[in-house]
Amino acid sequence: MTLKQNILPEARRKKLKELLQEGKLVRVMEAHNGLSGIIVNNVTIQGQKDGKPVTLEFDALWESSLTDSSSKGMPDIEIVSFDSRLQTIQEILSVTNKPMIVDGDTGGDPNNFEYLVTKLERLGVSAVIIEDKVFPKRNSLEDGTQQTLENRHLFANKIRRGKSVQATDDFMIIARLESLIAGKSVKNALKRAKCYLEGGADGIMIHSKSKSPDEVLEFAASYKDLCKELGVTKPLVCVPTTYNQITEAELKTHGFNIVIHANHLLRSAYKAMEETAKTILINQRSYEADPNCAPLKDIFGSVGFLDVKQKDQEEQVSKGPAAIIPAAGEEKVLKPYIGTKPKAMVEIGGIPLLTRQLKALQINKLTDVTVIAGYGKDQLEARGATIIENKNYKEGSVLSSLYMAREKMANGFVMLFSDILLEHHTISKLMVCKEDIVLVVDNSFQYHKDANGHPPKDNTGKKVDFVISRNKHVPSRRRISFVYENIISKIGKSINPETATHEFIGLAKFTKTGAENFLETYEDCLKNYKGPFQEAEDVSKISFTDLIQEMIDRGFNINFLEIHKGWLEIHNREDIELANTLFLP
Ligand code: SPV
Ligand code: MG
Repeated sequence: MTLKQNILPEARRKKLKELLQEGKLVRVMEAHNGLSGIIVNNVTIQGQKDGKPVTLEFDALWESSLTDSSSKGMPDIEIVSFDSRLQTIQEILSVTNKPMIVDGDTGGDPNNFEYLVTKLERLGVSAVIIEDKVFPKRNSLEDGTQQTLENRHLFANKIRRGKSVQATDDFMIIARLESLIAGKSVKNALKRAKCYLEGGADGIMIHSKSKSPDEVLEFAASYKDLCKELGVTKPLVCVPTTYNQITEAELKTHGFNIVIHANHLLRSAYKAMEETAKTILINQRSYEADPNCAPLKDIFGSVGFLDVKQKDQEEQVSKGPAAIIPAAGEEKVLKPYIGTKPKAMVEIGGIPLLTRQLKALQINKLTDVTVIAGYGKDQLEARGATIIENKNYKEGSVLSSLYMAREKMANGFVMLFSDILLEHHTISKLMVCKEDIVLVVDNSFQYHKDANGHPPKDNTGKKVDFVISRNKHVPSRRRISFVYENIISKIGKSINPETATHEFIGLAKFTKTGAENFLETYEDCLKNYKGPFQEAEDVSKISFTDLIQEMIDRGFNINFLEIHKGWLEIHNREDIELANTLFLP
């Protein structure tokens, strides 16, 4: 169902009368479930009328007893209960917006019929057609079937009862004449028509199973005179299933106002389904049946699935991708200072580091945040974020923690190490990058030189994630650095600091494709390799930067966004003190 067809019962119910008032022939097509209803409602072709191009379509839906019963595998003998018919009717109404005429069979006894009329009218059905046969009727089209006509006065009374309970003028009750089906004459049909019109019928349907239209045309000619005699103008309906060489235009010329194509979608679907089933049996595979099958995309489009997909995508874009913060690792250096708290809970200016990170992500519309907890899990507070526990945080690395949130990566994600204090603008700059994998790297690290011109050593043993840019790095005062041309050729802790161009700050973004490649590479490494891998002593312990290096080696482009300061890694007591001077409580 697509929501484009949504319509209220009041707006739909009156549409049939409006079409009849326009004076054109109302073209009606059978539907037996939601999907066939969608086809009837939506199918159009470009045709010609009076030499001019026109769009041709069906004007209304016929909810047929024959096709509703048959699609349930049942004979058309009023054996499918009206509650079940009402379910099909509702199913079709909920996915269409054109007027519906319901085949009411005999309508049951007058009490049954009154309830039927109120239910259909309330649903927004425009008309019900009931046939003047005795309950339970037999379908009209099979030769040799016994057809028992109802007493015409009893039937007229049933119509009168139905009309008496209608709540609006929009709803129509049309009387169906089965005289010709039961082998009676046109005269018999006319006598009955008169009786039913006098009983208040809003129109007449003349039915026939003859291959020739002659008898219905004869009836139509006399019907005009009958209406004149009664001083009424009431629409005339036909169902040209057997006499189907006559065109709609010819039927209109003979005085018909509504033409119903009563069973053709079900019959054509039946044939196609049987053919497809046989083709698969013959070939023992479905390849040969493909030409018989509609592409799934067509069906997805019709039932609104493509609309849902597009909305999901738009929502995803407006929500931003997921953000993942691996915060499971045990803190050793800061233990004397922060006790058993996880590092993410270190307070900077009185506010936990993680709270500051969540705020910076939220400012950037990254509200779907997952934090991977491990060490000190019970002391971790991440309001608004999902917490996933990594019970094996001692064995793996940041990467294995990150991998625990793999389901969040499906539409791309942002990864942020839990010990980074950063400006929210840095995330904003990253969010506009289009490349599949972008790592944020700092170029200020090269200015950190000791008295001898060497990069300073960290006396706590913390190793820096160094980066070497593929392009020669030219430090200069005025320069524009484009992310699309910034490509990492090497990343890792064992890179000679003298040759490194940047330092990875622990913030990265992956598109959907980037995330897929990232996960595929990781899973391949775990499955197919053993022992030392990149800088790790064992493949089971590879770090985030090891995997990035592996992807580079496999030919993936890893881009970088270059920043100059504006972040701080909280690694030791001096870092906290420095941060506290920047963010006063
Ligand atoms: C139906 O479509 O169910 C009808 C028309 O009543 S016919 O099958 O021709 O009787
Ligand atoms: Mg029927």
